[in-house]
Amino acid sequence: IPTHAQTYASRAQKLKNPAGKALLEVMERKQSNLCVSVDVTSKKDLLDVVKSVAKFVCLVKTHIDIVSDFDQDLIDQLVALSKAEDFLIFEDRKFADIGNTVSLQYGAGVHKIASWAHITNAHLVPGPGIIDGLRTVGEPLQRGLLLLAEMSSKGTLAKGDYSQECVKAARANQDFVFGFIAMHRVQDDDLVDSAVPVERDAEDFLVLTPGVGLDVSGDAMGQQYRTPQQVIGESKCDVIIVGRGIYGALLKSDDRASAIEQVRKQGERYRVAGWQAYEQRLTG
Ligand code: S5P
Repeated sequence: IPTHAQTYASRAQKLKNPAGKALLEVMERKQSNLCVSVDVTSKKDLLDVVKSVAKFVCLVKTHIDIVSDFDQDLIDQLVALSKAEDFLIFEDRKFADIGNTVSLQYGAGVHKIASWAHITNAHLVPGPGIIDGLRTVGEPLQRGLLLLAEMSSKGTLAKGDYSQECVKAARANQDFVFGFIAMHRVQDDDLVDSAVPVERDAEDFLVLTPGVGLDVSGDAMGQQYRTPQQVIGESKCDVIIVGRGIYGALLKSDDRASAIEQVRKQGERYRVAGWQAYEQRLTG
C-alpha cells in the first residue's frame, strides 16, 4: 500500500522521531489533521483563539516573536492547554543561519523555543549544518524538525533541485527531521525514477501544508490558497495549516463574543473538511 493510503496510526510506527510519532498519535486520537496557525499579536488573542479551537486541532502553530506582550506566563498557559486539550505546539521559526547561531536562537534568548515547542522548522539554505546545530538542542528534549522544502507563496525559490536536497537531508537525519513544509509529497518525486531503494519501505515523512483556505484564493502579498481536498486528497499532504481562514473573524469584528464563536465554527469546519479528505484518500 502506498504510504499516502495508510492510516495515520499505522504510520506512527515508522517515524523515528518522537515528536513526529506523537503528532500522528494525536491526529488519530482526535480525528484531526488540522494545524491552526495563530498569527495574532497579543497574548489574549492568542490564548483565546487556541482555547476556542483546541478540541479540533492536532497542532497549534505560533510565530512567538510577533506577540507584543510576550511573557513566560503565555508559554506556561500554552503548554498547560496543550496537555489539557491534547495538541502539540509548533513554533514556525524558520531558522536560516549557521549551526552554531541557530542552536543559540533555538535554546536561548527571550523565547527559549526548544523548552516548549515540540516542533520547529528550518530552511536548508545554509546547508546541513543547520540541522546539526538544532539537533544539539532539540534531540535531548525529544523535539522534531521540519524542513521547508517548498513554500506556498508566489514566486518561491524553494522548488525543484532545492526541494530534493531537502528530501536528501531529511533522509540522512531521520532521527530528528520527521517531515517537510511542502505543497505535495516531495519525498515521492524520485519514485518515478526506475530503481527505488528498498529502504524506502522503512521510511516515512509527514508533509505539513500551509496556504489552505475554503473561501479565498490568496492575499495581497503573494499567499496562495488551496482547499483541504486539493491539499490532502490530490497532493497527498498530511496536515493542513490554516491561519486567517480560522482566526480572521477576530481581526474584523468589534463583537468579541461573536468573533470567538466564528473562530470556533471555522475550526470545526476545517477539521471536518481535512478529515473527510483523508478518509476519502484511504478508500481511494
Ligand atoms: O510556505 C509557507 C510556509 C509557512 S510555515 N507559507 C506559509 O504561509 N507559511 C505560514 O503559514 C505563514 O508564516 C503563516 O503563519 C501561515 C499561513 O497563514 P494564512 O493566514 O495565510 O493561512
